[in-house]
Amino acid sequence: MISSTLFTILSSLVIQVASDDSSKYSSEASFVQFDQLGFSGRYFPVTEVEALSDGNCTCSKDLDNPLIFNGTNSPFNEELSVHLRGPMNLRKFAWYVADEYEYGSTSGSWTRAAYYDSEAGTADNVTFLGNVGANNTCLGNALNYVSEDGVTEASESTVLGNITVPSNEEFAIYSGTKCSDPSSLDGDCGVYRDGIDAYHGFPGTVKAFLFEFWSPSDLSEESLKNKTWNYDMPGIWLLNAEIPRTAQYPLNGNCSAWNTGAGEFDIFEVMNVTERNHFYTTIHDYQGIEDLGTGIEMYAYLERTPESVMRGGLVLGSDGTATVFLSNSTTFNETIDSSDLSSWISSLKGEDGGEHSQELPSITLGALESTSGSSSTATGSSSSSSSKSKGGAAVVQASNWLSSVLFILGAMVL
Ligand SMILES: *[C@@H]1O[C@H](CO)[C@@H](O)[C@H](O)[C@H]1NC(C)=O
Ligand SMILES: *[C@@H]1O[C@H](CO)[C@@H](O)[C@H](O)[C@H]1NC(C)=O
Ligand SMILES: *[C@@H]1O[C@H](CO)[C@@H](O)[C@H](O)[C@H]1NC(C)=O
Ligand SMILES: *[C@@H]1O[C@H](CO)[C@@H](O)[C@H](O)[C@H]1NC(C)=O
Ligand SMILES: *[C@@H]1O[C@H](CO)[C@@H](O)[C@H](O)[C@H]1NC(C)=O
Ligand SMILES: *[C@@H]1O[C@H](CO)[C@@H](O)[C@H](O)[C@H]1NC(C)=O
Ligand SMILES: *[C@@H]1O[C@H](CO)[C@@H](O)[C@H](O)[C@H]1NC(C)=O
Ligand SMILES: *[C@@H]1O[C@H](CO)[C@@H](O)[C@H](O)[C@H]1NC(C)=O
Ligand SMILES: *[C@@H]1O[C@H](CO)[C@@H](O)[C@H](O)[C@H]1NC(C)=O
Ligand SMILES: CC(=O)N[C@H]1CO[C@H](CO)[C@@H](O)[C@@H]1O
Repeated sequence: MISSTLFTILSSLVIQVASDDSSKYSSEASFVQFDQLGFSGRYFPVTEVEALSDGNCTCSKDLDNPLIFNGTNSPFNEELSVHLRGPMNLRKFAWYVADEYEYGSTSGSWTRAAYYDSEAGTADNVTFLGNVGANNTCLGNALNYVSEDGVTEASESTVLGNITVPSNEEFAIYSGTKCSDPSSLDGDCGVYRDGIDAYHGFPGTVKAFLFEFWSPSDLSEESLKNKTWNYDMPGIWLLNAEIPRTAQYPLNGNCSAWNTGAGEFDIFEVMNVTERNHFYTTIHDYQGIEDLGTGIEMYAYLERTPESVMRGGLVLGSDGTATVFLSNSTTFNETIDSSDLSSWISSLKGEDGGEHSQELPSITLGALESTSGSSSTATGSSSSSSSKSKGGAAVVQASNWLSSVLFILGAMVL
């Protein structure tokens, strides 16, 4: 999603050793899964963000103080915000948590901790926001409440109506918990832009985001004229919740932690109009790649059915599995037995395309001390091998991921 913005990822050399095209050929799947999500890494939170009256802005990051993360599903174990792009009629949304869930598990259960139901007109622990507030050339529009229509500013938290947000428009979902501290590095929400409606995202290592939505084809004349820009390209994705609180689409890369790997998980994303009915899944973090803009792609898609309502979502397990599925069996009850969740997914194995999975490499981003012009080196572990090369960069071969792709993790330009 962010890759369609003005962010320029100045990355060092990436060598793609002639991988045979067939390994990248995308075919239909009934569900997709990343295994071994999470690694030892770090990103740089924004330490200052300020809109200036002339449209400029001042932003900084402290390159001496990375935020270090590690463990299962990291950095997606951090608080996440949820984003939806039109054409999108969101009918239900829920965030579930569980103590433990391994892929396929039949014991235990999930608890619903946030829920929006369009038909009932209710939103529990859900706040609808969008980039609709004060405009600044450098930072974009501030993150504020949206009204029933999902795209214009409201003065207070408002439940989304039964609306279809059009092509190229988007809105965000945060929890119902307001940030209690003012913007500050030590505050409960870190540093954020002045004047936004600042809320917490959805935390937890083991969590699931479920959606019931309708994404009708955009056949409007107006949009047809502009079909090059997000025309009929719906999407549902997650961001590290601190990203939109500073700036989701800034011109100055120092205004967002995104380009340092804070994390974006694209659940269902139409990438272009040619494949307008194919939902792709992509992870934008540094778990084994250098080119954050392209991200870690799943070479398989789920079918978008514009004429009918879809149900499904993303499940992050305690075993490091990230499973994306669409199934009409999906329900939104207050509790969901793990056995039910597992059966929704396993029954898709026999559907068109079946399961597509990809194991992510074990990665440890080292050299955490950084000065300006910093470099980070990677050291491989079990599923990767690495060797030092000149200039402090390391060459990593990810054996279980795309075996034929060599990555050079070199200087990371912040
Ligand atoms: C932004 O800052 C630059 C350099 O300080 C200045 O030249 C420019 O006029 C300012 N305003 C805008 C809108 O770019
Ligand atoms: C793992 O990350 C946590 C923060 O999430 C940090 O407190 C801890 O020191 C880290 N542990 C290691 C071994 O890096
Ligand atoms: C609402 O969401 C927050 C996460 O920001 C969570 O801590 C809290 O437990 C949730 N509230 C309920 C009632 O589940
Ligand atoms: C929303 O409105 C459409 C008609 O525009 C209707 O078909 C649909 O059932 C409504 N959805 C809900 C959840 O009420
Ligand atoms: C915000 O300002 C920029 C630059 O002036 C402009 O291109 C953009 O259309 C404005 N956005 C809104 C929603 O007003
Ligand atoms: C971004 O931050 C770095 C380090 O603080 C600084 O050197 C650089 O000039 C900043 N870039 C912009 C565009 O402000
Ligand atoms: C559309 O996106 C898919 C998925 O990224 C890609 O494989 C395909 O080449 C793209 N098609 C065009 C015409 O850009
Ligand atoms: C889901 O149900 C709808 C009817 O509500 C149907 O049109 C659609 O084909 C079903 N999708 C799948 C994947 O079975
Ligand atoms: C879940 O809720 C649906 C309707 O909302 C109900 O029909 C079904 O029995 C519930 N399932 C369980 C397992 O409680
Ligand atoms: C809805 C929309 O974005 N419309 C734009 C389509 O493109 C023309 C010119 O290219 C603009 O004038 C419209 O505002």
